[in-house]
Amino acid sequence: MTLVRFKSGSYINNPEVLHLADKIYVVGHKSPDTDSVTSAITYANLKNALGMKEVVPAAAGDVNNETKFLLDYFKVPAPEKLTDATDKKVILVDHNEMAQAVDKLNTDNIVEIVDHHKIGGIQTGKPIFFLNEPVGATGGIIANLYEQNKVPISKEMAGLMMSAILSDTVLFKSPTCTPRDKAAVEKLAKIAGIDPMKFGMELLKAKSDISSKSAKDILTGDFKKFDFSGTKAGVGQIEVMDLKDLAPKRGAILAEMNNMKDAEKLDMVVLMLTDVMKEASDILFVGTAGAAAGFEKAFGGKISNNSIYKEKVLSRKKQVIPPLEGAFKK
Ligand SMILES: [Mn+2]
Repeated sequence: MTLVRFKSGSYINNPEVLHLADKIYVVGHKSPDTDSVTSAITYANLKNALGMKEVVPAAAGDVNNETKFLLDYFKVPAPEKLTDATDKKVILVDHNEMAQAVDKLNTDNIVEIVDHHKIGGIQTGKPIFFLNEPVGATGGIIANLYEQNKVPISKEMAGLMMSAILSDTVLFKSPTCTPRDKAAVEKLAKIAGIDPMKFGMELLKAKSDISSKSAKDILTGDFKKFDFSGTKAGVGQIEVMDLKDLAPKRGAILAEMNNMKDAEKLDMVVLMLTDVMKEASDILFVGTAGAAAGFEKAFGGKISNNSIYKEKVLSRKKQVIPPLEGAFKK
């Protein structure tokens, strides 16, 4: 089935919808990952190509090692850092929950959302363009928008969008991956002139290089906050090629998780230690007794040595957040 979402001349290339005088930041979630950063860059590039020169990419924090490797490879500059959205107009990419958005964001200043996550309760004062599709990465959605608007994709932009899909789907292994993601990577890889699986391994290596990372970096590198029916939670994820690499830092990581829980007044802090080769996650937990009961219910096991180990669990979005939400539902 083909859905025609936009006729040419409709929403996304219609400058009258936006206020041309204002700078508009395209920005992903806090603790930005590759999909968040590259979606900001590639969507801003698309808007610029459509004549909206006031649209600029931004990142809601420091870019991670994987993204750095990628931007260096394609010689694309890192976007400016945006950590305070006071009075700023923004287009949100790769998230739609205020808890994950750049600080001091006024929902009235959100002009668009392009995402692939669950709908997380954002409310706006007026109608906005909101495109959310259940695919593996925002990058693939943006690649489609290039096609629909007949904007040619450069080698660099193709490389970034392809990498976003490979990164978010863990080289197609995550259950979030759809046939559309694979088809998009195939197309984009041709434009970028790259062997996607080979390049994807390079991305994974860059992502899982934790040698220079502190326990705090490991916890906060990819960390999102959630509210499960009143239970305040933070859920992070670190992907490595071999869980053994994380073993020496486990004690320090748990200490950081406890610090975070107290400092941020959370009921629980969870960190997925994901082994991308074995396709399994050791899910660390610290939190209140009530939260522990919900966590055990969610994963059908007993917490032992501060964690529950789950085979075949790779995706926070699809395999960790939904069971937690279910377990805490009142
Ligand atoms: Mn994403």
